[in-house]
Amino acid sequence: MEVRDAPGALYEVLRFFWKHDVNITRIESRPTPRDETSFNFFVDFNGRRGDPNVDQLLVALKEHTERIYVLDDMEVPWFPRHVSDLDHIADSQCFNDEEYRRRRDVLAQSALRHRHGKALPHIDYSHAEVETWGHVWDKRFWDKAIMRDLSKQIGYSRGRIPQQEDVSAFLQDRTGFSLRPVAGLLSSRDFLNALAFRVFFCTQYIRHHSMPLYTPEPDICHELLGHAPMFADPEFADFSQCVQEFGLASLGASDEEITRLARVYWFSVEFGLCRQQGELKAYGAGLLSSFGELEPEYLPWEPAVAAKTEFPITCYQLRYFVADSLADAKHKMRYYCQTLAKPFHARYNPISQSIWVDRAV
Ligand code: HBI
Ligand code: FE
Repeated sequence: MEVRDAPGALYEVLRFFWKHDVNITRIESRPTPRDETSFNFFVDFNGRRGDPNVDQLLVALKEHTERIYVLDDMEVPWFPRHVSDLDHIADSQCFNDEEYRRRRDVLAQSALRHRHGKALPHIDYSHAEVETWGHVWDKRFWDKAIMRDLSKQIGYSRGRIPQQEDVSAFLQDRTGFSLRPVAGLLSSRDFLNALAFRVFFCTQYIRHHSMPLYTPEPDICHELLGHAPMFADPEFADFSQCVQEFGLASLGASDEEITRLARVYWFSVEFGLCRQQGELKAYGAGLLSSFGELEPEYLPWEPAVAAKTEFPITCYQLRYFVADSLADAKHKMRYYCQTLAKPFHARYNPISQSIWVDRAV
């Protein structure tokens, strides 16, 4: 609050707190910037609006001060005010939900036990988990034809979370990509390296039900509704090829190159947009869970620019790159992979499922 500077000004203000029996927990006074005739008092107190003492106190203060701001009225999002408030962040809902954490642990353990060539873990999703999936299902944006195939052949529906094993077999048939369970986020290098083998690491747990349309980390909805349809879509078959080339480019790349590749991957496979018959279409899987209300910047798709562009992971994207078409997205990515300075060239042999290395000429 702002008060005229006069002897006893602070005393006057404090008297109202005493009179209305409201407890002050902190007080600070500072001269008002660029105004020598008044003072600002910052007061923290116990109590909430609606409590008659607090309401009467605020009325009295309003009358006896030049200006008063109540932080609660400004609809400022909660923020930690003391280092001990960080306890609330550590206790945030999904970490504090013991049942949810145990579930994640069980799925993480089964992903860790998985070995190449063995059947993928079958998960019995609970009713509550399927409900969360349903919320994301309503946001799906992939082509109707491909979603119909997925529904018919592997039972994708609003009321059922498909099994990774079934999705993997289906994709293998279509574009040669297979899925592999993983306990959580991998490093960019590890994640990209697997793409060289047409292996896509997929989480099996589901986001916390408190925020069905937002997740800062990949979950089963992101993988199966965001990524899998792309690897199943014949229109994207070529693009899948491109994703593998990305993986091949990452093999043995320097840390700096991995950072650049991860950004190009992020702005295409995760958050890419392209034009199709004049309309803006999403093809990035991350867009499923994070179309925000913010007005982002749209830039023309240029992998070399994307490679230098940092991105936020845990909030809405400030920038999107828009390709002229899917073919444009693909060609430029492919070209970008060829510009990396590596002393060798890696090729995948699908028969032996191994990498062949050629010396650069
Ligand atoms: N790890 N499990 C997993 N899933 C991803 O989608 C993923 C990852 N690590 C890094 C990553 N994605 C990308 O955003 C790039 O850094 C390659
Ligand atoms: Fe992803």
